[in-house]
Amino acid sequence: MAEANPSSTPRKIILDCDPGHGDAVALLLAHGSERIELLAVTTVAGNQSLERVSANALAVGTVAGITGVPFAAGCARPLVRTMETADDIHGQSGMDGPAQPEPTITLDGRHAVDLLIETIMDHEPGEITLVPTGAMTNIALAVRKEPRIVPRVREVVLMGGGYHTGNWSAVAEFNIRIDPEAAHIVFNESWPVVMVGLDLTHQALATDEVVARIGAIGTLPARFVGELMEFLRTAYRQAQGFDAPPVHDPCAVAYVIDPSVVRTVKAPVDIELQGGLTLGMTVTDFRTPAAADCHTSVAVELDHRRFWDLVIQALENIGEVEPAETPSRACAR
Ligand code: PIR
Ligand code: CA
Repeated sequence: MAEANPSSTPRKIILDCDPGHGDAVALLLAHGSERIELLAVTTVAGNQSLERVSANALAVGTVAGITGVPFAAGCARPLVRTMETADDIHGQSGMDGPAQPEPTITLDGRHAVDLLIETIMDHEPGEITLVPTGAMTNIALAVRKEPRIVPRVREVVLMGGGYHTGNWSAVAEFNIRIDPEAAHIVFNESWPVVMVGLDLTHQALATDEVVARIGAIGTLPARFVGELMEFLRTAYRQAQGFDAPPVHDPCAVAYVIDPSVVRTVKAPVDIELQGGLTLGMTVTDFRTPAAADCHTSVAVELDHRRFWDLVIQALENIGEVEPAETPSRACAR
């Protein structure tokens, strides 16, 4: 399948994540897509502790065969609030399901906030896109430590929030709700922000057909994703009554690869920090057409088929096809 604009240069991104099943797929999509150049991977506490999500990031990087990309651990807790994790969906490890390989890559010695700042300042203005798929703690601190990063970033394409529903409260999504002050900082800087929220990601369902297509690829990374999806399906059925699980985080990466896969609408978004019932709500103003200087937009509609085509294409680009299991090997287990 041909990707959009194959001739143009790949988009340089930094993935700031908390793996996490969806984050793992986001990382594999970024690595496997010819349209993305992955400059760095940074981690933040969220789905699980910083220690666990960082170990998970290294495990996914190992499965993907990523080399030469720095992985750095960042903030171990939100700016203000007490730490919360999403064990009900992701299990004790934060990425339960597949067996994890011994990592062949190690963490960079730098703090994620410093790696973010150094990488952005070392590139030309407009070159780097930030893709946060966890709490926005690292990005917020980077902005406060080095505000000159803001005009240098091309755009922030984040998984978080939602304008019509929440998943951590009636109206707030997890990534925003666990560190609303950090999200407030990120949404109120002048850089372009694309909110890829639950309105969009609840359309990114790993249906039986999708899981079967992934299963047919036959590589280690694809098998890893298949096992992640299997765990996620059971967890989402039990915790939230979904038939097929939504895979949130790769939607943000897919938007960077090919924006035509995700329809967006320009609208002002701000983060509720006062509300008793609405803390962490991404309040979106759909009244009248947005002003010309509106710097935020929200994702509304996903092309499901083409989204999964991108993920499958990326998986096909990485990893060797595994030999079919012989009966004797199967019996030996
Ligand atoms: C997913 C997440 C947290 C809680 C639930 N219930 C489901 C994680 C995912 O990693 C994704 O980035 C975002 N937070 C979705 O809310
Ligand atoms: Ca995440």
